[in-house]
Order: sequence, then C-alpha cells, then structure tokens
Amino acid sequence: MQATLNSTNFIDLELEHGAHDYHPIPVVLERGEGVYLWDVEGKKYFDFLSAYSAVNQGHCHPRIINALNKQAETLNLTSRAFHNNKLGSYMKYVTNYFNYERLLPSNTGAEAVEAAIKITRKWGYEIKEIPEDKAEIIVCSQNFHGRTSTIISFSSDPVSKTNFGPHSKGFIMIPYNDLDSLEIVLETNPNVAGFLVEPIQGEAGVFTPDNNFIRKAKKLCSEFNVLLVADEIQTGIGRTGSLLAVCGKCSCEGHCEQQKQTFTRPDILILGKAISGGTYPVSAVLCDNNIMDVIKPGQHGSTFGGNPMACSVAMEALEVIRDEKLTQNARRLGELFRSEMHSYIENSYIVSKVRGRGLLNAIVINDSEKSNTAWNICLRLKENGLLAKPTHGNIIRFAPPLVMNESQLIECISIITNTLKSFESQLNST
Ligand code: IF1
Repeated sequence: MQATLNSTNFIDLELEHGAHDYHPIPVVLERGEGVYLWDVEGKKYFDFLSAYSAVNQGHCHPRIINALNKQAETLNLTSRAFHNNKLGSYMKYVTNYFNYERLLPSNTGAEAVEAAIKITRKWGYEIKEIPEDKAEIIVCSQNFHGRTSTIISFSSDPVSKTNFGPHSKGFIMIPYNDLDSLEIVLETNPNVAGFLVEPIQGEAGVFTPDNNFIRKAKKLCSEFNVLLVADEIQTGIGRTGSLLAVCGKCSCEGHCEQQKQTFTRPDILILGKAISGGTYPVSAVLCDNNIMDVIKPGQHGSTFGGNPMACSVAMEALEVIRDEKLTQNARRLGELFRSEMHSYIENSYIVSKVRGRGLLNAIVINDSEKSNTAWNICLRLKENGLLAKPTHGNIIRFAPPLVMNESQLIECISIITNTLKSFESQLNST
C-alpha cells in the first residue's frame, strides 16, 4: 500500500490523524545518507537542518548503525532495576570525554533539562542551605530548553506557554547576554541556586552572545555560590566548531593548553541530540561528585535512561566525532560559509545579517517577523535541493551535518545564493 502513496498522501495522513502540533516544510523524507536526504518521489536534497543539530555525524553513519544493530540483536532494555554491561563503560567513557566525574542518563533533551533543574535545586537546599521551597533559578529571555510543563513555565514565548498554566514558580528571567542584570539578581537574591543558559540561543535565531559572556557569567556565579548550568543540547558536540560551545575559541578535542585558558567549565553540563548522532534518543547531565551526590536511590530515574542501546550508540557516535575530526571540520567550513555569505550580503537587499559559529549559522531576512518571505525562501530552497527551516518568522537557520566536505558546501552556498538572488530580483521588479 505504501508504494502507491505520494508526498501529498503522506502529509494528508498526518493532518487527518495526528495532533496539529507542527507546521513542517512540505517534504516527505524516506532515506538519508551522510549530508543527503531523499523524499518519497526520489528527489535528493542537502540537509541543512540536521534534525536541529542532532545528526552532526550525518545520516545513517555506518559505524553508528553497526553499533545499533549489534546491540539490538543482543540486549535492548533491562531498566535500572538491574545493571547492564554497557552502562558503566558508557559512563566512564563520556565523563572522561567531557571531563566530569559523574553522568546521569536520560533520553530526550527536555528530560535532561528537568533532571538538571532538580539537581540544581537539591544542591541549593542541601549544600548551599537555601530555606525550604525558596530556591530560584535564573534563566534568559528567548530561551529554549524544551517542552515540559516546568520548562515552558520559564519560556518567554507566548505560543509555547499560553493556556498551559498554572506555571511553575522558582525562575527569574534576565535578558540574554546581560551580565549587569545577572549581577543585580545575584546580589539581591541569596536564594539563587543556578543560572541555566544556552551558550548560543538556537531558537532565538542562532543568537551569539559577546565573546566573554559565558566566561564572565561563570565567574559571577562562582562568586555568589551559584551553579552555572549550560544547556549544550543543540550547541554541543562539535556543532559550533569546538567540542562544546563553552570551549570558546579552541577547536581541540581534548583539553590542550589553549583550551584550558578559554574553556569555561559549567558546573552542570546538559547534552542531548548529537550525543547519539540523532540515531536514538539519548541525553545526559554531567557534573562532579559534590553536586551529583545530592541524588540518592529512588529520587530520580527513567525506564529507558541508560539502556544498552543508548549506551552503545552514543559511545560510537562520540568516537566518530573524534575520529573524523568533525569539530575541526565544522570550524573550517563554518568560516568558509560565513565569509561567502558575508560577501553575498554586501550587495543584498533581502538578507540583512549572517551570524553563527562553526556550522550553526543563520541569516536574517530583511522583512518583518510576520512576513512569510523566509518561509517562501525555504520552499524555493527545497525546490532547488536544499532543506532548511525558518525560525522566528524572518530568520533561516543553516546547520548541515558536520560530515559535509568543502566541495559539497560550495555547491550548497551556490544553491542558497542563487535562491536568494531569485528573490532579490523579484523584489526589485515589484
Ligand atoms: C522541536 C528550537 C532547535 C534545545 C535546547 C533543550 C531542547 C532543545 C537548547 C529540548 C530542543 C529543538 C526541539 C525541536 C526544535 C528544536 C529547536 F527551534 F526549538 F529551538 F533545535 F533550535 N535545549 N530543540 O534546542 O530537547 O526534548 O526536544 O530532545 O521540534 O521542538 P528535546
């Protein structure tokens, strides 16, 4: 039956039987390999979203799929009622990879953020001795940390939170990239347990803060005995041209001398998405003993968290990042991408800005957030063989898999600039 259905039929099935919770680009994908995707009509595309930076290692990476298949044939799920022979080595491998003492396993990004919030609060009460039920967590406006009822409570996006109340208390919002506001809240509120922040705000349109924002925020937090909690679910694992976006300027994979100087070590690190190469839902919270040890048996858990499939897939996915030097590739190609796009926009009416780091970039379309220019550009990009998605109405995010090579990127830049050009001339002629 499937063989006779076309894109429109598949889309109609979703519309008829699914919750109307998304408004996707009208393309129905059936296969992926590396930087490429194919739709059900056999048309080939460059993927310029990477499932929101989850598929950093490329679609169906043979090593990751092999790890998945091998584990699938052996043992899938034990729950944490029993031990399994993958979890311990996985925990050792990942804590060593990111230089933390302990890992708490979970499945989706939002779950890991929830766990980080719980750990932060518990640390606040038990170590910092904040009075009962008074703990506060500082967050930033325009944040995106997931979709649970607690997380949307501190969203500044009305679409995400309206009519989902009553909302959770215990969050203080400050503007992003604003150290003065951070300092004022820290000075005036002794009950702050943590500062939860994205090193680059993805949903806000790849908003990149000032160079020293995270480093100085960490310094302020230490001064006031507050945990810096970094959500690197989207920015982490090579995407921004460093292993973590908090690593700043260094692209090394270990902890070299240069990195020791620029690396801001969050007290709590949250990872998701690309930790499994997008192959399986895997997320994690990492921190040291003095923080993680506030969690005792029975106080947190998940049926699927830390299952053998997740562990095997994630270990291989992280090995691939290292072996294929994907962080360094993201850095090099990102620079090429931005420099080519910058020279394009010098004479462009339709694009007002290019920004980003590594292969997490965005262009700002010179039109209002309410206009559908960015959406129309994405539809034409699709016609021209490249898949991207607008965010915030007038911004288009560009985040290809990190396995892209230079000649592929050059081909993509020409698809993007030619598509933009067709809109420039259309605008000029009206
Ligand atoms: C969707 C955005 C990206 C995240 C950060 C936690 C999560 C995410 C920094 C939650 C998830 C996604 C989910 C995706 C859209 C997307 C997104 F546009 F909404 F902001 F990537 F840019 N922290 N980001 O970016 O992780 O529970 O989804 O695994 O469709 O909602 P999750």
